[in-house]
Amino acid sequence: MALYEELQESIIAGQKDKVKEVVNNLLDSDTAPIEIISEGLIGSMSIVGQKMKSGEMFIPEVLASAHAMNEGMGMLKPLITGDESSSLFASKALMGTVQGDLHNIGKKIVSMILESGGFTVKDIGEDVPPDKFIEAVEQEKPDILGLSGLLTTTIPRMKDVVEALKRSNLRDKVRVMVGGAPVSQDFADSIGADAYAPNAVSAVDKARQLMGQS
Ligand code: B1M
Repeated sequence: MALYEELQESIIAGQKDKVKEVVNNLLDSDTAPIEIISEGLIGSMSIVGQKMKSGEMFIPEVLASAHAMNEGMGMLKPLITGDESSSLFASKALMGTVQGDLHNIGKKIVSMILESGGFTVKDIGEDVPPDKFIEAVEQEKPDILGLSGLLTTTIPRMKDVVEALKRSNLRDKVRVMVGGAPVSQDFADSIGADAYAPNAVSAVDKARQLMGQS
């Protein structure tokens, strides 16, 4: 079996050790680390995304794939040059759960899958008030601001963040993506967000669309 095929199978199966072994074999065969990342790792995670969409894979399996993929990423990232790294991880997403909300499992999954999709992700945690989001946007200058919320009582805080961005003249500097179980496309539209994603795989698709990548 070709090495890329083996890599793809081991990522889909969530086999960390096998991923390590195949990445080493690819490096031994003089494949460029940047190519292994984009063709092998990110390419395989796109297939995992498609399988999740079609109902062939579920969240625990997708997470195992993301962990396996990260194993390979950990080996390859130090081997790529600064220029390669800045073009591959050029788009940055800042993620946080809105004020009053401590739920972080979904946000962590979305962050991880975004990273697997080639985004640089900065997670600023949970129960984040609007002024903390503003401070972080000013500091980190992300392309995408991701707001997560799991409670019907806290998702109105997403609108507060959008309004705070407007007051700080930052609204046109960052794309806002929202998600979480009680969030819907209608809600996202009503608060003036740029995108809504119902799950982690769709979050990567939406983030790519926001960046004009697909
Ligand atoms: Co809470 N909780 N909880 N809870 N909790 C829910 C959300 C609830 C639906 C349970 C219920 O009553 N059936 C309910 C909310 C009801 C409502 O508002 N309509 C609820 C409640 C009421 C509460 C408390 C108020 C309970 C209490 O104390 N009386 C309290 C609130 C605390 C607070 O936040 N201030 C509370 C506390 C907790 C725990 C701390 C015990 C724990 C959280 C632990 C943690 O996160 N570290 C917890 C949990 C685990 C849940 C449930 C059981 C599971 C949530 C979860 O992690 N799902 C939940 C019931 C349920 O959902 N079945 C519940 C798995 C996760 C992978 O899915 O988070 O939806 P999810 O993320 C998905 C998508 O939504 C999307 O992608 C993710 C991956 O596919 N997504 C995004 C999420 N963020 C996104 C951002 C994006 C894009 C997509 O772009 C930026």
